[in-house]
Amino acid sequence: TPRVFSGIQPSGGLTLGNYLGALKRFAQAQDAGVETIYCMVDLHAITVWQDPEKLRHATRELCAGFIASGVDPEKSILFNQSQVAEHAQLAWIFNCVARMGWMKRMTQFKDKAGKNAENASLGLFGYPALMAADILIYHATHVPVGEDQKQHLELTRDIATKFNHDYGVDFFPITEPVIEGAATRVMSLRDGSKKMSKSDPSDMSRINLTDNADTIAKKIRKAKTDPEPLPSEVVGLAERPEARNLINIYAALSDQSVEQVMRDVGGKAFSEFKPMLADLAVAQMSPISTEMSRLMQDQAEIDRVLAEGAGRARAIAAPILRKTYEIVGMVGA
Ligand code: AQP
Repeated sequence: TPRVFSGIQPSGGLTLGNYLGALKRFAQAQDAGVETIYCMVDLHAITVWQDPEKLRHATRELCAGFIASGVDPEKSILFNQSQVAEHAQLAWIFNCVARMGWMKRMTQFKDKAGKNAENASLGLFGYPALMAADILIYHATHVPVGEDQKQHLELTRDIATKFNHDYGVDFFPITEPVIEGAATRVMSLRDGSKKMSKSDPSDMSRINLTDNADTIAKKIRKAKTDPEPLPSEVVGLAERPEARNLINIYAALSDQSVEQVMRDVGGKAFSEFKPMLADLAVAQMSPISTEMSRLMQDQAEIDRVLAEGAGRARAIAAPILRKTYEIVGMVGA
């Protein structure tokens, strides 16, 4: 039976990229009636420095973001990673399965470690082994993510395959990445060649889930574009990353294909298209931001949701970890 798992780091505020690439699709998977498990990956967040007070706040705000985006803690399991110790325990086993050479090829490590890789944390290097554990501790079959996580999911498959092969078992499933829709890679509003990211120094490069209507409209109005009007056909977007990005965002927000959107807006000037996009973005995003701030008023309730989710997650993870230990040859109950 299919089981969906995915996670988001509480490493700062959420962006439109996280919403369209992840949260919106998480809610859709849940509403399709599949078993869904969603995690605030706080252990991943600390692979780079996090101020403890900010981490606590970001974790609760992320939980509010999940719920405001339509993830229902009654229907989905919603929790934070550190509270289900089995993630870290399975990650250790996977640290012993994964190879140094595999990790060295990870482009996210290279990007995040930057020039001074010697000074990166060991956790940042081992990040994909923990991510494999997050997924496989539930025997998850499907993982909805943005395009940037594709390489890590391939590594998850490699780890499962090597574990099964080394121990002569058919225990861990070979997980399918689900990278679908028009917005699997939302780009910066200032630079069509860079991913929209919560850690970009320029706040104008992204739409935050906490932005109000005026801010959203202003950021779209000021979004970088080229001087030509929109092309009349999809092929005309090929060499125009900024135009392509805005069209992709429009398509994802309105649940249409890029082709459908181009039929409506092809040939329009940006001065006409941008207000349409701004209206759409405000209409979809501001109820989410209002709901997030409402939920953030009741911290005790958020903590209760997380604790309850962790209990349900543990009930699935614990027997899978026990079985893994048994396969590996650990003595104990
Ligand atoms: N720009 C994006 N377009 C589509 N999907 C995106 N995701 C992130 N950015 C985009 C998807 O959101 C999920 C959670 O991401 P994450 O919190 O684990 O971290 P990230 O991918 O590192 O996100 P950021 O915003 O870029 O954070 P920083 O700036 O801290 O590195 C994933 O499914 C991801 O694909």
